[in-house]
Amino acid sequence: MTVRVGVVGTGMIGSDHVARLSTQVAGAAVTAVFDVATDRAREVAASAGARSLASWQDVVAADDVDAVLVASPGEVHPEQVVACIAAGKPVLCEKPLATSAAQAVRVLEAEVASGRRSVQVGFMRRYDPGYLDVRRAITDGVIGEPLLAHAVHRNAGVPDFFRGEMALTDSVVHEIDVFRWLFGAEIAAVTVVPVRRSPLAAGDLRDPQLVVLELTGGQVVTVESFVNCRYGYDVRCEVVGSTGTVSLDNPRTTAVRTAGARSERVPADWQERFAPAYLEELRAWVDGLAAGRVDGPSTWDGYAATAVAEAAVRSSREGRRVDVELVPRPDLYA
Ligand code: ISE
Repeated sequence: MTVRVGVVGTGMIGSDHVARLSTQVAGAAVTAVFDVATDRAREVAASAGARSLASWQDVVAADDVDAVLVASPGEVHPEQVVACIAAGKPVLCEKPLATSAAQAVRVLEAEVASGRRSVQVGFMRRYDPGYLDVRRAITDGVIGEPLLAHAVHRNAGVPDFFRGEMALTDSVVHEIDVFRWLFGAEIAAVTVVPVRRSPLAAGDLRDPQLVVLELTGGQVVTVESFVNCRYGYDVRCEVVGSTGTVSLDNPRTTAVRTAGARSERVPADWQERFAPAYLEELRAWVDGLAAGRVDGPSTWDGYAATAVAEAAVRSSREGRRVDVELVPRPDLYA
């Protein structure tokens, strides 16, 4: 059975997903796309042998669409995901699920009312071989009790639309999810520590930033976010346990030794660094759909990450530690 996918949003990540689904994911085909940029949508559609439709609603409703991939801007995700739930169409929604906790609750309520899981959120790091190794070291007890972690999340640069607190809501949201997943705990409080602003920071961005996450298991995670570091895309972490540590560095590539120096490549951007994770995420999603299940990062994970990011924004604005308050976790996400 081929899973026929409709893609809403054919920007950077959406067009990458269309290419992967139509050429690298067995059992999947892209049959319809939509984007407000109609020329780009037509080009992407043509590349996949799909149709470019007049609205995202048409994609959701199309008879030749079994499942939807939402890769539009974050502020429209809740409306589009709720429409997919109402149409009975499984949906993979790119992060963030929503740009506010209240909007994310709207999706939670719709999915709980439907009585079944149909939403997966695009936290692709859970499919990255490196992060899976880190998680295995923790769950196998190789490092003892995980106590704290240190993470850096550096982008060489960001697009012009990247403004305000997006470093927290669109970038650090990945660490928020991945450390919830690694430690199997919720985040109880957030503190954003002011850092000297880079003279190269774009627009109104506070850059770099240091974020301290306190988990309900007592673990503490420090996250350095630097979205304009210039030298490359550098995402690393070290988890410190009671008897050892596990570190994730950039993927090992070739090392050049010459003139008394040794150099290795740093990935250029998230598309390069996480290409394997995005592909594995799509393969797992499509395989799950073919087997009649949705079991990746859930609406609850999307809601919790958005609620924590919202608390981080408050901490940044108010200059204080902010407790994270979550609604009761529905049984659907036990
Ligand atoms: C982007 O949207 C991503 O999801 C990348 O993983 C992250 O590194 C980048 O900062 C975000 O803007």
